[in-house]
Amino acid sequence: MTKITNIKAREILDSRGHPTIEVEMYTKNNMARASVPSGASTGSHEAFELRDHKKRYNGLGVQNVVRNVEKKIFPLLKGHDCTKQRTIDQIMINADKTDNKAKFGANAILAVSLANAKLAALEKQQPLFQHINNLFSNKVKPKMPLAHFNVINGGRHADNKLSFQEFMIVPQLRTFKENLRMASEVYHMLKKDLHKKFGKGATNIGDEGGFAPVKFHKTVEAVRMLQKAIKNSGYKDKVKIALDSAASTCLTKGKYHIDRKKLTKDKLLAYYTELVRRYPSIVSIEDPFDQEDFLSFAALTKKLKIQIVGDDLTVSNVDRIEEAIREKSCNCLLLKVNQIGTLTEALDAANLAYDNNWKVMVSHRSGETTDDFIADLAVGIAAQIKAGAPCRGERLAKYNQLLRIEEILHSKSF
Ligand code: 2PG
Ligand code: MG
Repeated sequence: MTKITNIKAREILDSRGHPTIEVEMYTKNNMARASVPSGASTGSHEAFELRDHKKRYNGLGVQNVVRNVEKKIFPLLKGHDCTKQRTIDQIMINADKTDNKAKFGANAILAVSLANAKLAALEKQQPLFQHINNLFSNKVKPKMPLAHFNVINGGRHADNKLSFQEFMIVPQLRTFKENLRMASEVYHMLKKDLHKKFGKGATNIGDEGGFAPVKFHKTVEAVRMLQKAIKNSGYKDKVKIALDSAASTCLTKGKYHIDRKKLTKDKLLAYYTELVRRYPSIVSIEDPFDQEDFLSFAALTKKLKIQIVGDDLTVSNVDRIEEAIREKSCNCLLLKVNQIGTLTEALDAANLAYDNNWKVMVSHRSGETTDDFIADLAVGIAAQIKAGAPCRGERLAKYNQLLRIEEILHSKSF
């Protein structure tokens, strides 16, 4: 009964209105559907996102990806057992034959990989997070994630002057339900505060649902506004702050262009040190330096003693993670399934991170769909999560799924 009988694919649109792929996968009795997100600040070592490069959709169509799933991948997987995730993923990796999944497209392979995991969970009549937990070689128990809500957007995710990409709030209460409520309250307080301070244009929204005020010029202005909104909401010590600099996108000709200044990597390190000294509620910084600069990452990790997250640096790829482990570049892995292209490889990446005492943060992309897979993934591997603001359907799809999962985890029968 767990044999794959059919795979259908189609082109749908993501949250930015660009095409992406959706796949439906069948056994005799069940069907599972999955779709694939897409980044804007994409690391140069990520798996290959295949596009049509024709006139339609400004070149971003994925009709060839749809064809690859139906005509090339389905014949390979037909009749195979969907509960054998590693085998399914390996068949696709072997047939693709490239290092970065360029032949079929990582988007083709990932859509099938995720749909396959959902299908197997249905076949086994298990919640998806439990099925993922069973696939995970690290013996953690399913756990609700510490969530990072991105409430101010800059960088490539917004049409404003903020150099850094993400300004997140991290509520610290015990249940996800309470943390989501606090995040929502702070988000709406921030909206009021921004409107009061800057008037029109202050509460426009960026790609991940956070505010993208056009009048900010400096990073500290955004951090200060966050602190103020947290305080005004009555959550001074209960909500922390996290940043994603996405520093590769700030680097031009060897200098980081931040807050209208051109900084060397040493100056940038000094800048972070001072920022965290002045704003000790900052508990996590992602991609503080360029994606090739393992050593500056390491210097900052050593100096600051807070969470330093590798995203473009490590791209959910065990080879890059091994290098970061050797260099002591960071202490947390950002895990994006589409950076590597299969669930099995993403789980291997998380396992390697845990084995080396890193934390793991499961992440959405700036271009998302309403697929909520990553909510179950975060719980299944007991990771943290970031999925954008507590606003916009494609972001809420993940947070609302976490509410449902928390009910299951807290129910007596589980
Ligand atoms: C990031 C991600 C998600 P993008 O840099 O962490 O927030 O952005 O999907 O644009 O790469
Ligand atoms: Mg990032």
